[in-house]
Amino acid sequence: MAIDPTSPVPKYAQLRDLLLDWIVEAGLSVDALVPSERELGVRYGLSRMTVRQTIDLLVAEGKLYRVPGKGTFVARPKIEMALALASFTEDMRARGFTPGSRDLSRRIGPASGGTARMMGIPQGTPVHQIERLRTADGEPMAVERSSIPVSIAPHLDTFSLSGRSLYSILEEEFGIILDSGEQTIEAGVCDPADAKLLGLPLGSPVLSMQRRSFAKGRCVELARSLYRADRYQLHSRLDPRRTAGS
Ligand code: 16G
Repeated sequence: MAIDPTSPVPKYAQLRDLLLDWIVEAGLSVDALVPSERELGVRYGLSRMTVRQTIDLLVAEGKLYRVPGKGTFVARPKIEMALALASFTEDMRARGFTPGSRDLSRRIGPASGGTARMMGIPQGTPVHQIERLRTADGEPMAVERSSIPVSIAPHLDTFSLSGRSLYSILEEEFGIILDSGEQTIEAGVCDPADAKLLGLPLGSPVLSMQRRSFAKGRCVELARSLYRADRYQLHSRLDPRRTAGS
Protein backbone atom coordinates (compact mmCIF):
# COMPACT_ATOMS: atom_id res chain seq x y z
CA MET A 1 0.00 0.00 0.00
CA ALA A 2 1.14 3.53 -0.73
CA ILE A 3 0.32 7.04 0.38
CA ASP A 4 -2.63 8.46 -1.55
CA PRO A 5 -1.84 12.14 -2.33
CA THR A 6 -5.50 12.78 -3.28
CA SER A 7 -6.90 11.51 0.02
CA PRO A 8 -8.38 14.03 2.47
CA VAL A 9 -6.59 12.08 5.23
CA PRO A 10 -3.31 13.88 6.06
CA LYS A 11 -0.20 12.05 4.91
CA TYR A 12 1.18 11.59 8.42
CA ALA A 13 -2.10 9.88 9.43
CA GLN A 14 -2.04 7.64 6.34
CA LEU A 15 1.53 6.69 7.18
CA ARG A 16 0.48 5.84 10.72
CA ASP A 17 -2.02 3.26 9.48
CA LEU A 18 0.36 1.93 6.82
CA LEU A 19 3.14 1.52 9.37
CA LEU A 20 0.92 -0.25 11.89
CA ASP A 21 -0.26 -2.67 9.17
CA TRP A 22 3.29 -3.22 8.00
CA ILE A 23 4.47 -4.02 11.54
CA VAL A 24 1.84 -6.76 11.74
CA GLU A 25 2.42 -8.09 8.22
CA ALA A 26 6.19 -8.10 8.59
CA GLY A 27 5.78 -9.99 11.88
CA LEU A 28 7.74 -7.46 13.91
CA SER A 29 7.58 -8.42 17.57
CA VAL A 30 7.89 -6.33 20.72
CA ASP A 31 11.23 -4.47 20.92
CA ALA A 32 11.92 -4.97 17.19
CA LEU A 33 13.70 -2.06 15.52
CA VAL A 34 11.57 0.00 13.15
CA PRO A 35 13.21 1.40 9.97
CA SER A 36 14.75 4.85 10.41
CA GLU A 37 12.87 8.04 9.52
CA ARG A 38 15.11 8.44 6.48
CA GLU A 39 14.37 4.91 5.23
CA LEU A 40 10.65 5.36 5.80
CA GLY A 41 10.74 8.69 3.97
CA VAL A 42 12.33 7.01 0.95
CA ARG A 43 10.03 3.99 1.10
CA TYR A 44 6.81 6.02 1.22
CA GLY A 45 7.98 9.09 -0.72
CA LEU A 46 7.48 11.43 2.22
CA SER A 47 9.51 14.22 3.77
CA ARG A 48 11.43 13.47 6.93
CA MET A 49 9.22 16.00 8.76
CA THR A 50 6.06 14.08 7.88
CA VAL A 51 7.64 10.79 8.94
CA ARG A 52 8.72 12.37 12.23
CA GLN A 53 5.15 13.58 12.83
CA THR A 54 3.90 10.01 12.37
CA ILE A 55 6.53 8.54 14.67
CA ASP A 56 5.81 11.20 17.32
CA LEU A 57 2.14 10.25 17.13
CA LEU A 58 2.83 6.51 17.42
CA VAL A 59 5.14 7.14 20.37
CA ALA A 60 2.48 9.27 22.10
CA GLU A 61 -0.05 6.50 21.44
CA GLY A 62 2.25 3.96 23.07
CA LYS A 63 2.63 1.89 19.89
CA LEU A 64 6.35 2.67 19.44
CA TYR A 65 9.10 3.86 21.75
CA ARG A 66 12.37 5.66 21.09
CA VAL A 67 15.77 4.95 22.54
CA PRO A 68 18.05 7.97 22.02
CA GLY A 69 20.97 7.10 19.78
CA LYS A 70 19.55 3.64 18.99
CA GLY A 71 16.31 4.12 17.09
CA THR A 72 12.59 3.48 17.34
CA PHE A 73 11.16 0.17 18.49
CA VAL A 74 7.84 -1.66 18.68
CA ALA A 75 6.25 -1.16 22.11
CA ARG A 76 4.49 -3.77 24.21
CA PRO A 77 0.78 -4.17 23.59
CA LYS A 78 -1.39 -2.15 25.92
CA ILE A 79 -3.07 -3.69 28.92
CA GLU A 80 -6.79 -4.08 28.49
CA MET A 81 -8.55 -2.48 31.38
CA ALA A 82 -10.99 -4.79 33.11
CA LEU A 83 -14.40 -3.17 33.20
CA ALA A 84 -15.30 -5.12 36.31
CA LEU A 85 -15.33 -4.62 40.03
CA ALA A 86 -11.90 -6.21 40.30
CA SER A 87 -9.09 -4.85 42.44
CA PHE A 88 -5.88 -3.69 40.86
CA THR A 89 -4.11 -6.62 42.55
CA GLU A 90 -6.48 -9.25 41.12
CA ASP A 91 -6.43 -7.65 37.71
CA MET A 92 -2.65 -7.48 37.46
CA ARG A 93 -2.17 -11.02 38.80
CA ALA A 94 -4.65 -12.36 36.27
CA ARG A 95 -2.48 -10.86 33.54
CA GLY A 96 0.74 -12.33 34.89
CA PHE A 97 2.14 -9.09 36.35
CA THR A 98 3.33 -8.62 39.91
CA PRO A 99 1.15 -5.88 41.41
CA GLY A 100 2.67 -3.26 43.67
CA SER A 101 1.56 -0.27 45.66
CA ARG A 102 3.41 2.68 47.13
CA ASP A 103 1.66 4.94 49.62
CA LEU A 104 1.88 8.56 48.55
CA SER A 105 -0.25 9.78 51.40
CA ARG A 106 -2.73 8.39 53.88
CA ARG A 107 -4.79 10.42 56.27
CA ILE A 108 -8.23 10.83 57.76
CA GLY A 109 -9.97 14.04 56.71
CA PRO A 110 -13.43 15.54 56.29
CA ALA A 111 -15.28 14.61 53.09
CA SER A 112 -15.43 17.60 50.76
CA GLY A 113 -18.78 18.69 49.34
CA GLY A 114 -18.15 16.86 46.05
CA THR A 115 -16.95 13.65 47.68
CA ALA A 116 -19.83 13.69 50.16
CA ARG A 117 -22.39 14.17 47.40
CA MET A 118 -20.93 11.35 45.34
CA MET A 119 -20.84 9.01 48.34
CA GLY A 120 -24.22 9.95 49.78
CA ILE A 121 -22.79 11.04 53.14
CA PRO A 122 -22.93 14.40 54.97
CA GLN A 123 -20.20 16.88 54.06
CA GLY A 124 -17.38 16.78 56.61
CA THR A 125 -17.90 13.08 57.44
CA PRO A 126 -14.47 11.63 58.33
CA VAL A 127 -13.06 9.58 55.45
CA HIS A 128 -9.83 7.70 54.94
CA GLN A 129 -8.00 9.49 52.14
CA ILE A 130 -5.62 7.10 50.47
CA GLU A 131 -3.31 8.11 47.67
CA ARG A 132 -1.26 5.35 46.07
CA LEU A 133 1.02 4.77 43.14
CA ARG A 134 0.15 1.42 41.57
CA THR A 135 2.80 -0.57 39.80
CA ALA A 136 2.97 -3.68 37.60
CA ASP A 137 6.30 -5.50 37.66
CA GLY A 138 7.66 -2.38 39.35
CA GLU A 139 6.57 -0.04 36.55
CA PRO A 140 4.24 2.85 37.52
CA MET A 141 0.79 2.34 35.99
CA ALA A 142 -1.66 4.51 37.87
CA VAL A 143 -2.17 7.02 40.65
CA GLU A 144 -5.22 6.10 42.70
CA ARG A 145 -6.93 8.39 45.20
CA SER A 146 -9.59 6.71 47.30
CA SER A 147 -11.99 7.96 49.94
CA ILE A 148 -13.55 5.45 52.33
CA PRO A 149 -15.79 6.49 55.26
CA VAL A 150 -14.08 5.85 58.60
CA SER A 151 -17.37 4.51 60.00
CA ILE A 152 -17.26 1.67 57.44
CA ALA A 153 -13.65 0.64 58.07
CA PRO A 154 -12.69 2.27 61.39
CA HIS A 155 -9.01 1.32 61.83
CA LEU A 156 -8.16 0.87 58.16
CA ASP A 157 -5.33 3.37 58.67
CA THR A 158 -3.48 0.85 60.84
CA PHE A 159 -3.07 -1.61 57.95
CA SER A 160 -0.15 -1.38 55.57
CA LEU A 161 -1.21 -1.27 51.95
CA SER A 162 2.23 -1.72 50.43
CA GLY A 163 2.10 -5.50 50.43
CA ARG A 164 -1.64 -6.03 50.61
CA SER A 165 -4.71 -5.33 48.53
CA LEU A 166 -7.15 -2.72 49.83
CA TYR A 167 -10.13 -4.77 48.70
CA SER A 168 -8.82 -7.88 50.46
CA ILE A 169 -8.35 -5.89 53.71
CA LEU A 170 -11.90 -4.58 53.42
CA GLU A 171 -13.12 -8.14 52.96
CA GLU A 172 -10.94 -10.00 55.45
CA GLU A 173 -10.72 -7.40 58.24
CA PHE A 174 -14.04 -5.60 57.92
CA GLY A 175 -16.27 -8.20 56.26
CA ILE A 176 -17.07 -5.82 53.40
CA ILE A 177 -17.76 -7.55 50.12
CA LEU A 178 -18.21 -5.11 47.28
CA ASP A 179 -21.24 -6.14 45.29
CA SER A 180 -21.80 -3.35 42.80
CA GLY A 181 -20.05 -0.39 41.29
CA GLU A 182 -19.99 2.19 38.57
CA GLN A 183 -17.18 3.87 36.75
CA THR A 184 -16.75 6.93 34.55
CA ILE A 185 -13.77 7.13 32.23
CA GLU A 186 -12.58 10.31 30.58
CA ALA A 187 -9.55 11.40 28.64
CA GLY A 188 -7.18 13.56 30.63
CA VAL A 189 -3.74 15.08 30.73
CA CYS A 190 -1.51 14.57 33.73
CA ASP A 191 -0.30 17.53 35.72
CA PRO A 192 3.43 17.92 36.50
CA ALA A 193 3.26 16.06 39.83
CA ASP A 194 1.36 13.06 38.44
CA ALA A 195 3.56 12.99 35.32
CA LYS A 196 6.59 12.68 37.56
CA LEU A 197 5.01 9.89 39.60
CA LEU A 198 4.04 7.98 36.46
CA GLY A 199 7.41 8.62 34.81
CA LEU A 200 5.75 10.33 31.84
CA PRO A 201 6.60 13.49 29.92
CA LEU A 202 4.66 16.54 31.05
CA GLY A 203 1.20 16.77 29.47
CA SER A 204 1.02 13.07 28.60
CA PRO A 205 -2.46 11.65 28.03
CA VAL A 206 -4.05 9.62 30.80
CA LEU A 207 -7.31 7.79 31.37
CA SER A 208 -9.04 9.56 34.20
CA MET A 209 -11.47 7.36 36.10
CA GLN A 210 -13.96 7.84 38.82
CA ARG A 211 -15.27 4.70 40.45
CA ARG A 212 -17.90 4.23 43.14
CA SER A 213 -18.01 0.83 44.79
CA PHE A 214 -20.88 -0.32 46.94
CA ALA A 215 -21.67 -3.04 49.44
CA LYS A 216 -25.33 -3.69 50.22
CA GLY A 217 -26.31 -0.35 48.72
CA ARG A 218 -23.79 1.68 50.75
CA CYS A 219 -20.98 3.52 48.98
CA VAL A 220 -17.75 2.09 50.38
CA GLU A 221 -15.18 3.72 48.11
CA LEU A 222 -15.00 6.73 45.84
CA ALA A 223 -11.83 6.44 43.80
CA ARG A 224 -10.36 8.91 41.38
CA SER A 225 -7.58 7.33 39.38
CA LEU A 226 -5.24 8.29 36.60
CA TYR A 227 -4.07 5.43 34.38
CA ARG A 228 -1.33 5.76 31.78
CA ALA A 229 -2.95 6.05 28.37
CA ASP A 230 0.21 4.71 26.72
CA ARG A 231 -0.17 1.41 28.62
CA TYR A 232 -3.92 0.95 28.92
CA GLN A 233 -6.80 0.58 26.55
CA LEU A 234 -10.46 -0.12 27.04
CA HIS A 235 -12.27 -2.99 25.49
CA SER A 236 -15.87 -3.91 25.91
CA ARG A 237 -18.27 -6.35 24.38
CA LEU A 238 -21.25 -4.84 22.66
CA ASP A 239 -24.65 -6.34 23.26
CA PRO A 240 -27.22 -6.20 20.50
CA ARG A 241 -29.42 -3.12 20.60
CA ARG A 242 -32.64 -3.86 22.42
CA THR A 243 -35.74 -2.62 20.71
CA ALA A 244 -38.58 -1.11 22.74
CA GLY A 245 -40.72 -3.73 24.41
CA SER A 246 -38.18 -6.54 24.17
C1 16G B 1 -8.89 -0.69 41.37
C2 16G B 1 -9.86 0.47 41.58
C3 16G B 1 -9.60 1.25 42.83
C4 16G B 1 -9.38 0.35 44.02
C5 16G B 1 -8.33 -0.67 43.72
C6 16G B 1 -8.14 -1.64 44.87
C7 16G B 1 -10.15 1.32 39.24
C8 16G B 1 -10.20 2.48 38.37
N1 16G B 1 -9.86 1.46 40.52
O1 16G B 1 -7.68 -0.24 40.91
O2 16G B 1 -10.72 2.05 43.06
O3 16G B 1 -9.00 1.13 45.14
O4 16G B 1 -8.69 -1.42 42.58
O5 16G B 1 -6.99 -2.36 44.56
O6 16G B 1 -10.37 0.26 38.75
P1 16G B 1 -6.22 -3.25 45.59
O7 16G B 1 -7.22 -4.11 46.26
O8 16G B 1 -5.23 -3.98 44.79
O9 16G B 1 -5.56 -2.33 46.59
